[in-house]
Amino acid sequence: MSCCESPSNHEKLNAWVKEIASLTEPDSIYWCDGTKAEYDEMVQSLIDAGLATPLKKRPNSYLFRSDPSDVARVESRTYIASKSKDDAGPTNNWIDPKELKKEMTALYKGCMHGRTMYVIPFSMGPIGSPIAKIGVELTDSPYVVINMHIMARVGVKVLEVLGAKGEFIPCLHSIGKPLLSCQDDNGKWPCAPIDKKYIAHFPEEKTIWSYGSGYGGNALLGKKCLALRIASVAAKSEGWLAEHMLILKITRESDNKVKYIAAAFPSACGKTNLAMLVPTIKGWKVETVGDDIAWMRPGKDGKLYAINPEAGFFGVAPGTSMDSNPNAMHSIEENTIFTNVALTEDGDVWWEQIGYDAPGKLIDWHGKEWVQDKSNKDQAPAAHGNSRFTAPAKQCPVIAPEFEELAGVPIDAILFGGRRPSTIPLVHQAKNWNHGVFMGSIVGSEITAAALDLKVGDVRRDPFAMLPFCGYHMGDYFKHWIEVGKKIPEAGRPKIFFVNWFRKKDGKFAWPGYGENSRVLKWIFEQCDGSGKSVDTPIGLMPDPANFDKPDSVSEDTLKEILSVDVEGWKKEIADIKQNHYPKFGNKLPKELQEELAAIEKRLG
Ligand code: O2Y
Ligand code: MN
Repeated sequence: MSCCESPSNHEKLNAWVKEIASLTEPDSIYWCDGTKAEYDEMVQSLIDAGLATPLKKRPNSYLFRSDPSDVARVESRTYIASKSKDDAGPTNNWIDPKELKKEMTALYKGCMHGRTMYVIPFSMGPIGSPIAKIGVELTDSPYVVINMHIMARVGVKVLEVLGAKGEFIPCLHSIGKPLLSCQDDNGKWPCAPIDKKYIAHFPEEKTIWSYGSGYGGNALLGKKCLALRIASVAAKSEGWLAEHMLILKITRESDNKVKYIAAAFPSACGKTNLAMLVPTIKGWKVETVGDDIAWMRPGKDGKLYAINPEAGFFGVAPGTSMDSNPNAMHSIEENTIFTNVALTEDGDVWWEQIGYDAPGKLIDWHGKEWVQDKSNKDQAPAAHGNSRFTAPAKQCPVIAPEFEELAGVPIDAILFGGRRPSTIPLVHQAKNWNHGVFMGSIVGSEITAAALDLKVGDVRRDPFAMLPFCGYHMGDYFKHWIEVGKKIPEAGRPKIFFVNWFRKKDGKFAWPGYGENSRVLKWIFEQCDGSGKSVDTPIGLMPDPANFDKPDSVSEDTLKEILSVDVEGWKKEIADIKQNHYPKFGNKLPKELQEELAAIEKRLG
């Protein structure tokens, strides 16, 4: 592996690579070609450095343990550096771009000493898709390179599409740990201390600078940074939507009719599980197009077309089991990178709620011996709560062939959801597009464990599940959704739904969730198909419990309860939105959303 000469004739790209190399002073520069041989060589160097452990039980799979300070996205160190603070809005960390560049340039100076700077040309979306975007990540982390190989389309083909003049999004990344001569990482995950970590976005320049973290969304810059924060800004000016949404395909096998559904949920609501759902009802099939991000554009035929810009899954390991998500378990049987899970004696991985007890002595995510003690409820977990698998999407047994479709798939329904133990019914449908935008704007999850400044039972709002990922003012974002709706003719406009798998009754979940959610998808399919039956209520259209395909495990009374309008609960909900949620967006809150709020209030009486 050695490729110091640029294989590209793109002058701007070559000049940028040169400029960054003279700032960061790497020992060498390597242009990634995206081949398996390159991946294997890089993995071998990580094994030799004591940073990767090959897993005997899973072919071509490796375990990494990160530094305990580098285990998740760090929102407090994530910045939107737009010229004006108002453009970033009240829900983003804003910083003056000039000030930030000065500060970060000082950190980048010489930060790649003793390391190689890798140049990763990547495509978010199938290469050549009119909806795809090209990025180039410069990084000093071979761990980032191998993860990017899985999560994006990487290599020479991307440079071919880029040509000499194509547009690309520059993404600069350093782990922020230069090496002195004769030093190495000594088998320890390199990163910078928390107060030196920066995940910075410059929306006007469409540029990303990340420093100090080697983990996940902080370092794999195609994902949250490019495909959501920067893409959301591009989408606003270009008239499309960059969303934190899974995409699934559902087929009614009796007539082979298909619907495509995009769905947004805040973190920890089972997005990957829904994307790979195994229906419990006969005659229905679900396939996966994406599990985290959707880019959606109005098409010439009046429909809204979506692609999954990613090529892999960066999924949370704990809780993933053959019961909760068999398709995810099959997706990670080989060619998978595991980060911060536990290692078994026979060279396999283990995590909490994997579906079976720890098989003997483990090595936990800290690298220490760990023996399961079921009598100790306070035992520290063997796998970190945010431990991850990185796996190619094409390994998913139910990946839809349309995953590679350049034009994307026509979206029939858009779902919003959250963890709401009370008030919000199992499913309800928006009366129209703006009512659907209202639904997206009030998404949130109830707080279940006390957080520093939040009360248990309060709702933490996460509009459109985009609060950490929108690169501009959320008030402008709501307005953009309303404008996109106007561009799609009524007949092609996706129908919008709100789902809640997490209603509780007597302290227990009232709905079984997982595969049983196919019953809700079936109703949604039929609503889109025109064959569904619904009742009109003050909050929207709902299934009639008498006609709903109910699982045996749910009593008729419970079904009635979770498919009814809790008028008092909704009045409190409306009051909370009015007093605590909507005022956050000031005069940028679209009047259409105020009107939707007033209309529901009136309908509730
Ligand atoms: O902790 C991280 O760095 C990853 S965050 C993440 C990863 C995959 C999909 N979604 C998310 C998220 O936070 O929404
Ligand atoms: Mn996500």
